[in-house]
Amino acid sequence: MRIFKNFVAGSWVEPSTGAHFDNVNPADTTDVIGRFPLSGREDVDRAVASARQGFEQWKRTPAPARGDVLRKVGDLLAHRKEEIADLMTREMGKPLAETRGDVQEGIDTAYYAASEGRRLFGHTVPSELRSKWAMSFRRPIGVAGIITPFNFPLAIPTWKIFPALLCGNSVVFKPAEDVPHTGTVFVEILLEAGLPPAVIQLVHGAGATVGAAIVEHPNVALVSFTGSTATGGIVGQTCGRMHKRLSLEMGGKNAMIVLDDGDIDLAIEGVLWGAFGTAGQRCTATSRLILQTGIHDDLLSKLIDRVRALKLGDGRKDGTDIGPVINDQAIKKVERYVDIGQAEGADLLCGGRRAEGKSLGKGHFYEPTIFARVKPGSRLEQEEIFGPVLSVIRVRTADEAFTVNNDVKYGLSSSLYTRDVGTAFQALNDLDNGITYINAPTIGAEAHLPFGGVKQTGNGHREGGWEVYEFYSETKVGYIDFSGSLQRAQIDNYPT
Ligand code: UN1
Repeated sequence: MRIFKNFVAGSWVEPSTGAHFDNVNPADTTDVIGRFPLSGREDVDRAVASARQGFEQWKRTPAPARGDVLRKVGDLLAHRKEEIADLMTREMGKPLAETRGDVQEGIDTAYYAASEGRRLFGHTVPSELRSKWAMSFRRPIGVAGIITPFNFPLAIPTWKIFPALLCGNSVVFKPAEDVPHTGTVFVEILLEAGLPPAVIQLVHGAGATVGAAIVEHPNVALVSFTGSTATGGIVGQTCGRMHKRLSLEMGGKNAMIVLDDGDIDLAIEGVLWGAFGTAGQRCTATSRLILQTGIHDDLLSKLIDRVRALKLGDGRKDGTDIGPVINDQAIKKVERYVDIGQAEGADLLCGGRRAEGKSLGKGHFYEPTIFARVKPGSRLEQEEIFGPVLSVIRVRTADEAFTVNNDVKYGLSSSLYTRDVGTAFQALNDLDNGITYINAPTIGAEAHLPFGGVKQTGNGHREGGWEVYEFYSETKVGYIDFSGSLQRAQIDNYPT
């Protein structure tokens, strides 16, 4: 059995606790990938102390040179794409076609970050006074604590770690307990690309110990967390109390709306991918399908036929459409919501049970599930499930569809199928989400655009694109007075 280590203070080390946990393949729980450190607070303390030193060195490295390292990281990821996709599927289950996409998102993010090293624009603006210049520019902040989920084991760490590094910060990284292998390989690649070792620290373990220790550490200046809204609330309380910069990316209850004038066949392709891609375990997953009365029955009957034909299985085997969910807790959560849906009187149209069969019995497989006649306001319709469960809601008008879309506490992504350009623009204005797709499903955000949601999905920050560089740097303003005399500010000289 391979025993993996943390990467702390420039070397691969055992955890101070001496404790480990097994990382298993969710498609076959007899397949143990390795044993990973169940670290403690002491490991985080050592990591942060080293990252402080790394920061002193890295912040002085010119941003274009920092970008060069990230370009090399992108090259290495591209070179090892197939191998990383395979190990990622083995540890978290989604099919190879999806894990290849996950690696590609990391590669795209690397090249974007590399080029940002030659931008990181500030502003130069006219001063109010003569012989004086005024400008703003960006400074690195310090040690960044990065806590990431299992569903995009490479892409999400790259969304956070690349801009953090490009801006000159050092990083303490804790990947989700379900995907420590991808996290390990990612750190190996950062080092191979030439990142100074003290700039990246990897501490494996549980959220409640390692995650909490990172968030609570006084020398961690900023935190970026993707995960549940409940945990995000706890992280937020600590960061608020300690005045830390915090980016949160949390739950979703994303809806696809199909109006009577929409392209039904296109919408069916979209919802199959949006609801059951990654077994429904994307923050952006389509978990509600809002159908206008005229197309409701037709779309639903065609959709059910297509869903029944989806092939569950090992994501490393050809022909698999849907892999397992991540672990037993995830299965239990789905089961709880299927019970809730039935108790609330929704119609279970397909799925609704664990998948049976020789090979499926070894893993955490759940049949793709559709409920119809789901009532707006019911728990099934309101709460995030993070599994292959789709709730269908019937509405009479576009306005009613928009209201149902908006009447949840989350606001990450939404989607509208219509052929009416006016309704499409109305949706962009009126749907309360960080992202709205027209004639495409709720998943599939592009790496170079800002990603994030409104309401309880986030706390106002965005990942990806140009905006994320503001989160990972602090704006500073410089005034240069070359008049040779004391010029008081304009407010002190203003003619009455
Ligand atoms: C997530 O599920 O947290 O837009 C990220 C998408 C992907 C990223 C999802 N590019 O579906």
